[in-house]
Amino acid sequence: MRFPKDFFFGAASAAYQVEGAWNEDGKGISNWDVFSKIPGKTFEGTNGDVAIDHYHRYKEDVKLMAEMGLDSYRFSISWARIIPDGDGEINEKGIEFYNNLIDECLKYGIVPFATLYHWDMPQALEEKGGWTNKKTINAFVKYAKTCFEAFGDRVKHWITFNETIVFCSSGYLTGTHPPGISNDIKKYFTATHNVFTAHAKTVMEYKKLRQYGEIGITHVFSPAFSVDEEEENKFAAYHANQYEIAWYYDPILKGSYPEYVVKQLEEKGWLPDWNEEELKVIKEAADQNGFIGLNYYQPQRVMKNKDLSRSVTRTRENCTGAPGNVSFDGVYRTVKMEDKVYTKWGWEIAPEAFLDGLRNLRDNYGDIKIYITENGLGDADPIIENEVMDVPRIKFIEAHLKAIKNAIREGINLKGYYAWSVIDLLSWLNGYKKQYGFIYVDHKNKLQRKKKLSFYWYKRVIEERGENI
Ligand code: BGP
Repeated sequence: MRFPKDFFFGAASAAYQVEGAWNEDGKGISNWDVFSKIPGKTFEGTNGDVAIDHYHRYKEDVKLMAEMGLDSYRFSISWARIIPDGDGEINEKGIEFYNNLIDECLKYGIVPFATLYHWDMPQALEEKGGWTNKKTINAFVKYAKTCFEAFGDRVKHWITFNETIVFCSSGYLTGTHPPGISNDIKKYFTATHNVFTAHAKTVMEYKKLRQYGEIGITHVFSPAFSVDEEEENKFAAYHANQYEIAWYYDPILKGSYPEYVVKQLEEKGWLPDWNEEELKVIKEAADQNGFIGLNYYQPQRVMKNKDLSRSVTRTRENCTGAPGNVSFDGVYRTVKMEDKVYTKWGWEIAPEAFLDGLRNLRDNYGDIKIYITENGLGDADPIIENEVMDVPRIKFIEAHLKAIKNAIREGINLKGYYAWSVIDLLSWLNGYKKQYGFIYVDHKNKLQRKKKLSFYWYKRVIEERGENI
């Protein structure tokens, strides 16, 4: 079986992780520009000031993507480049950069897939409360509209937010992302609700413009599975899926919040301050939402947490479902299992769980349109006689593409696959050591680009439309 003709073989990046040029051409300062410079926050103090200089080298990079045969490139737009203070004047130079990038993609027939928010928020807004401030909602909608008006004639695929669970939990529960606040559960839920409201209002705004493209959101997809058949552990998995899947997916796809979580938040005083108008727009937008983007790296293996003395210990290595964490409410914990395989960074490699998770998603949400907007292997790639021999990455992606093929065979509506990442880039908290790309960047040699083994492999997969997967 070949993948369907309209299936996108793509790869992804995010503005802060590739662009650099942090203070050039009128760009405003972002929360990450500030946060990454606080001592101890990132691995070896790395930051995105230069990153891999994609801002200046996008032509060379897009050319390499074209050589690889990519159908589509997922990138993000830096809010602070478009509206430096988040809510005021538009920076024409910022518009120009993305116009050029988009045109460069189209020159080679690469379909641009744009994310509006991949975590870098104008610092001016962060200082006013960021996602806990309701004014940020309207500022975001204004920014999104600016992008639709500037790029919507050529960009027909839009993602509003990338991984709400990560920037909200890291920002307000673990303090590992900006604004660096720990254990503020009320703020955490408030932020998520404000993001969903911003998503919903943006979807409605996009539809009003009648640009005839599609708009959706990207979520972490880290389904929880019980470690065994014990009732208490099965319940722990149910609880985890309610808080980490249903809380995020229900408002987008069903237009309402899961009752199980709402009831508990009410009891504990953690319910966001929401109003009827917000709940109404969330409801309306669910019918207009075009797709769900899934970022799948690993599942969660969970059991009941019995050790109540353990505090929340999510660190930079294990933010998205990785083993060794206690949930913020202390109900369950994620564990490492003897019979599973893990990456160097301790993330489970589990393509079967991916397929199982996709089946569950279909059972819960019906025939929704899905893109895999991120999936990939973070590794320290071996260099042998000057060649980057990233065989483990090839094996990883191959196994996950196989799972996708099976899902498509079963009738799951999967329309594209974006490997994370197109090129080696800055990992938010893990610097440059943890590589994901098809293209290597030599930090000792003026950021020179070099094709990895996986580059040639992915090129062939695309040429064959995945027939041999
Ligand atoms: C996702 C983010 C990406 C990327 C990826 C890998 O959560 O959307 O931006 O960073 O994870 O993460 P890491 O670099 O921490 O391994």
